[in-house]
Amino acid sequence: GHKSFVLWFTGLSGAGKSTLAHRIEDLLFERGCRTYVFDGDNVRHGLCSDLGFSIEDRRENIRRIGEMSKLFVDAGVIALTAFISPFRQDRQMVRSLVGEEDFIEIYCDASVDVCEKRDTKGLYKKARLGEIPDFTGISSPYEPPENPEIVLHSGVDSLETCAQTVMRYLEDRRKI
Ligand code: GGZ
Repeated sequence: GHKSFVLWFTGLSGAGKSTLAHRIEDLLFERGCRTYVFDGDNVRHGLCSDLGFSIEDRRENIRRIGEMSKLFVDAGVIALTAFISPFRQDRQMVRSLVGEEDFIEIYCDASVDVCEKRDTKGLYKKARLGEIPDFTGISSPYEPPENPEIVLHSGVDSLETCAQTVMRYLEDRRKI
């Protein structure tokens, strides 16, 4: 069997975290890896449906996802998590929980400018109009990682280029 670990994607709404996580999941599956992608669709509607977007709720959201991804690693599954996870302290907490060795932080570095121009779900427009309060990058902070294992320029590079960067990282370190 393969090793298990967490691929922790962080970045703004619209930076491509979820799309990337699913593409990398496909590539890992082709190599016989067991994986699971956590994102807003399967977590914020279920396990964390009681949480909103205040600072406290976001922190609790990340804490639960961190605990959950640790359980998946214990079970031998590669966990891919796609959440904004805006606070350094919380990501650090998950890193300590999962263990340095098994925590791979992937910064999806796309600027507010690029994400706002794409605005695939129209959320930035609503945030600018004040219809969504505490919107990350507009009216709520995002703290970029200082020492992420991987930086993806997901605002400029293609999905395939970004996915290959992650796969090469894992191969080079004999993770897969
Ligand atoms: C940021 C929000 C907000 C606010 C709803 N701020 O592009 P999306 O829609 O699909 O991804 C965003 C998602 C962010 O949830 P996370 O669980 O990743 O956030 S955190 O890690 O900070 O807990 C966006 C939508 O939810 N969304 N309101 N105010 N994003």
